[in-house]
Amino acid sequence: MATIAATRLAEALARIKAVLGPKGWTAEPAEMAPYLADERRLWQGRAALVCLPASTKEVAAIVQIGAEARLPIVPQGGNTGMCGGAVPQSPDTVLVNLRRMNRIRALDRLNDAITVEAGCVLADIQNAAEDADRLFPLSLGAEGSCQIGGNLSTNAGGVNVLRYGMTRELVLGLEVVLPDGRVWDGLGALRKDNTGYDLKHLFLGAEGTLGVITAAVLKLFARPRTVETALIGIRDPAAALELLARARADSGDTVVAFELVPRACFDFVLRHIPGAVDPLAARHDWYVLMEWAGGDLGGALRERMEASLGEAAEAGLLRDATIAASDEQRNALWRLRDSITESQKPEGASIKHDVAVPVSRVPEFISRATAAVEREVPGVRVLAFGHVGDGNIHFNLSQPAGGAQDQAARTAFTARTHDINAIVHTITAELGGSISAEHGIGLLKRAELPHYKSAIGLDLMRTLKRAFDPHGIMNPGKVL
Ligand code: FAD
Ligand code: S2G
Ligand code: ZN
Repeated sequence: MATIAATRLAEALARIKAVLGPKGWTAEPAEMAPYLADERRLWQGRAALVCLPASTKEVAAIVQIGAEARLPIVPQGGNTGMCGGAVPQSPDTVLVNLRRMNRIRALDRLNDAITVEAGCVLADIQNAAEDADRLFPLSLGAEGSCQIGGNLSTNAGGVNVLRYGMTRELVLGLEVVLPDGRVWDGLGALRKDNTGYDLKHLFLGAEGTLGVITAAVLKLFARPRTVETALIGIRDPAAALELLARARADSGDTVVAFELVPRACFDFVLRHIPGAVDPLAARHDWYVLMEWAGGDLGGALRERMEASLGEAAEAGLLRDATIAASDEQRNALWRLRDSITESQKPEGASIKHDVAVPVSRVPEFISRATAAVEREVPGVRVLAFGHVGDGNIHFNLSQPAGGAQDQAARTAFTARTHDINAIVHTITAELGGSISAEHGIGLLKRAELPHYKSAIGLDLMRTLKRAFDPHGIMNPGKVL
């Protein structure tokens, strides 16, 4: 005799399928598989149905039916998240992937705003802005597959934060399907609207736990006429901070990206990424990838960069540098940086951290955390790279060399995750930092969060969660 729950589930799924039509869902295991495997392959997802709605109305119907049956609902975008936030965990889950909702609804050049659906791939939004001679500045290594809905929901960072801010600073309005199925149309395109609580900010960074984002109004910016990009060989992270201060002063504050990369990252990239070449003659312990962008200064920006780097060399702050002479060279430099995540995979198991500390404390964080993990796991390979201009370091560890194909070695290394996290996050907290700078909490850091978030902060978050999602159906088990 089918249980009541099984009957309720079957009825709800049948109603959802009827709303979506045959193109709007799959329950075929082979078709579902890619939606159930997370970017890092740390979890195995399970779901009753993968929904691919084509409109906000369809999303609202899915949530309404799901809510009545008390089914878990997990929103998903490009599935490039690093914390398992889009992993459906129970077999009765309704997974809602927004990829079919990928229309750009409007672009208003003179209001510098673009209205997009949540399933738009980030790169497509960047291109639509460029076609209108504008810039949408959110940029990260996964931009070719992550969706703006996921970027909004994780409050993604990326490489241009130090000039344009996190995703939440790029949003004017949101459309959200709430856990009871109602649609909140908050798609305002105003830069000023002081009429009570700024509700959109509750959903930005909520990782799908308060509702399904279905559309957004995003800010656009003037498209820079001049972009100069340099790869710089330096002594250590402290030199990077001195360079950043000089760059800001010498560039007329037009620094848009300032990434720190240790040599170990480039060794991985040069080993595993076809076509990757080292643009500098000698090896250096550390590198900075720096980008300035500004108005049409007729070549003056490049001259300023050359002069600034020359003075830094005389001050002993850098050992070598190359400034891209073409878009092709510039793209090659960025490919080196953006390939780090991919190149870490063939090197074996990894234990990753996405921390932020005050910018001035970055060198101390890196040296203390490196010494601590090397004591804990002799031979561990430390890749401390990332958005140093924001104080955000991806302190990613690869298992000791040689064990990538050895399952026992991989398992033994992964088994150290909890201890290593505690060591690295304790140092982070001692330096006044955060255990999640840009990737969010998801499943990965849920257990740790209470150690680092105040009891009152957690209580406020739980109060919000209960108010918006009293039955706990929206992305259960994530964040809280
Ligand atoms: P998903 O992984 O599908 O989902 C992420 C979270 O958002 C989940 O909790 C999910 O439930 C929720 N969600 C997704 N869509 C919606 C929606 N429509 N409504 C409500 N909730 C939703 N991240 C950075 O911040 N900065 C980086 O520099 C960066 N670099 C990366 C480089 C690489 C190579 C890779 C693989 C990842 C990188 N990431 C980075 C991580 C990841 O790309 C971001 O977190 C991104 O914002 C996730 O978008 P997504 O569409 O893939 O979301
Ligand atoms: C980046 C990617 C994720 C990682 O490249 O900036 O956010 O830690 C990271 O590999
Ligand atoms: Zn990052």
